[in-house]
Amino acid sequence: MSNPFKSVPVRSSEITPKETYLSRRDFIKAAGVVAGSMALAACAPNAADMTPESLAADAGPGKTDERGDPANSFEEIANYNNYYEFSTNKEAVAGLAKGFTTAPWTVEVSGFVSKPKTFGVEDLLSMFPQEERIYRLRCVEAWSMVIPWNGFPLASLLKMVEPTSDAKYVRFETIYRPEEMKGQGSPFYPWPYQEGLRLDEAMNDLTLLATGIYGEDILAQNGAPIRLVVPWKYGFKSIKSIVKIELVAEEPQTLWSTVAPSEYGFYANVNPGVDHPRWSQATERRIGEISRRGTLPFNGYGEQVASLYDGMDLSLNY
Ligand SMILES: Nc1nc2c(c(=O)[nH]1)N[C@H]1C(S)=C(S)[C@@H](COP(=O)(O)O)O[C@H]1N2
Ligand SMILES: [Mo]
Repeated sequence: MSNPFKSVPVRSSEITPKETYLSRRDFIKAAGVVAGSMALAACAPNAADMTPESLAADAGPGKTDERGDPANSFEEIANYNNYYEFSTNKEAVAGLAKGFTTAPWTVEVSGFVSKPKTFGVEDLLSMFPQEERIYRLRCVEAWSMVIPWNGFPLASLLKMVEPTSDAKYVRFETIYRPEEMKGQGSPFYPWPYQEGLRLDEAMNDLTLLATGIYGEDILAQNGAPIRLVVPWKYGFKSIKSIVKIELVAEEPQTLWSTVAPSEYGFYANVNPGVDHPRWSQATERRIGEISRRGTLPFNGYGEQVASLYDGMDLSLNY
């Protein structure tokens, strides 16, 4: 999936002015974009498709992360997915997730909190201002993307329910709905997908609950209607389609640490110095780029999060 426009230098600021991203939304709408067909268009642009509008839409308004890395295209983000509830084939997820029921949807927040509550997703959207956060996503499989999320800090929600002093960790659970998610029929995984964070990680301002991408409602394949994004950790921590958030006292079980504890630990901080038992983590393939790039400690977010791990041996707590 090489994007010929990726090499065009872009210089807009991290936060794109509303008019710019509205114009991109209009392009997407005007182009009548459907997830599947767009991928083909992006992979094999043919001369007839190269109208000025399609070029502008494909190049986008030039969103970049704070390091200047260009955001991946909407088509790339929507068509190369890890979502084992649907399929283990990254290119098949988008098609299988089409029509997944995302409304009505509630998120139960419970456990060691003074004010447990079940929220409708629409309540969450109206209670908390939606911010744009352009984050790198580094999969443990050594590929990466830059994704312009819309969402709100998990901390805003946690503060509202008032964790008690017993709350030390946060446990997250994805919906269990095997009728719609055929992958949940697989006996190899302990469904539903579960993940967890230490409370201070969960309260860090980088930790996001995402409900949108490129200003559009998040698509099913990306974890609609609401998913976690923890940009300094391997992608599997960023659990999709959340129905339950529980404040707990002990380090929670996670799907991946249950399946393969020697390969996927609880912390899963991006770390080029600690290889996966079956491959190196020193470099990564940015989707849309040809040569590999070096992987950054904490995926480039060390300034904001390294102090969370003071005194911890991160080669043991992988
Ligand atoms: N419920 C659930 N969440 C999940 C996964 C999954 O299989 N199921 N895959 C994870 C992995 S391995 C990655 S890399 C990211 C991918 O997110 P994306 O498809 O939106 O890029 O989602 C994570 N969240
Ligand atoms: Mo991943």
